[in-house]
Amino acid sequence: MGNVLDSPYIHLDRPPLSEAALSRALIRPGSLWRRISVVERTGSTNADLGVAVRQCAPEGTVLIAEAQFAGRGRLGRMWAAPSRSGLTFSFVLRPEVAPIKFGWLSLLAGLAAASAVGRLAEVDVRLKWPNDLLIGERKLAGVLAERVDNAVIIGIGLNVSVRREELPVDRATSLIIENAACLDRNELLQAVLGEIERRYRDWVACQGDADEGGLRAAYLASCATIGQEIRVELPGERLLTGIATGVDEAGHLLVRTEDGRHVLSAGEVVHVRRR
Ligand code: BT5
Repeated sequence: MGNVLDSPYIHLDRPPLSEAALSRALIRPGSLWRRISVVERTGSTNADLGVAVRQCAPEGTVLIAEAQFAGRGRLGRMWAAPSRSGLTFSFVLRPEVAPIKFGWLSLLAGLAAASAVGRLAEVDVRLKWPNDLLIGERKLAGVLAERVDNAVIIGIGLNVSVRREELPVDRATSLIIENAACLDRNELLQAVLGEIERRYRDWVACQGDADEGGLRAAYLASCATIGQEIRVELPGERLLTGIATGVDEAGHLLVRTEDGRHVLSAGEVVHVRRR
């Protein structure tokens, strides 16, 4: 993996993102998105926005990196992708909603990204609770939500033109591998941020109530985990096996096991696997 990802060469078939075009398309008076920055390379866009939030970065600040050398996943895991081969970006939200509802934000972002990419790229993207976007059984994208002070930083990594031999893990895929109808990262990012804005506004307007605005119903309709027999790995090598029955009002996964009902938050789940 190291050689490919560390290569200083940028493929000519991987054109750059345009900060100007994205800003023109997405920043309007009254829009959620306020400042959109594209940097060539950084450690982690989530980490950078963590610093920016402590310096009072406003809601709607977006940071996109053409390459990350320390991309973060959940629980200390990593996100790795060659330069310009996908979308790696983060944004700041400061929802005026009860913090108990914040668990919905990563689900909302995943749902919005899945539907925008599905529509534009004409691929069938399903969600795996809490934060994976899958095509079939393979991971196309991941979402990382982190709370910093009163803000939530959401980061998304999405594979666009990553070739099979460049993927860091076997059970992964990219839009090019799936013969997607659109590989234009500017268009994809614009569609994803547009859809996130729409869903987020509805959710805030309902004070984070996932039912009133139809968020829970839409999420459940796109979520491949619900109804499945699953094995959940919890910290300390604990295992839970049961059936995923739904998602509660805080965005937690409901699992029915032989000894009753369990409610799992994204923060405590190491892996969810199909049995
Ligand atoms: C995630 O974590 O899937 C969340 C990934 C979020 C990445 C974005 S990129 C922009 C922003 N800035 C950051 O620093 N992070 C966010 P998790 O569920 O823990 O999955 C991580 C696992 O996905 C790794 O352990 C690998 O197995 C796998 N993985 C890593 N890179 C991948 C890739 N390019 N495609 C598919 N799977 C990958």
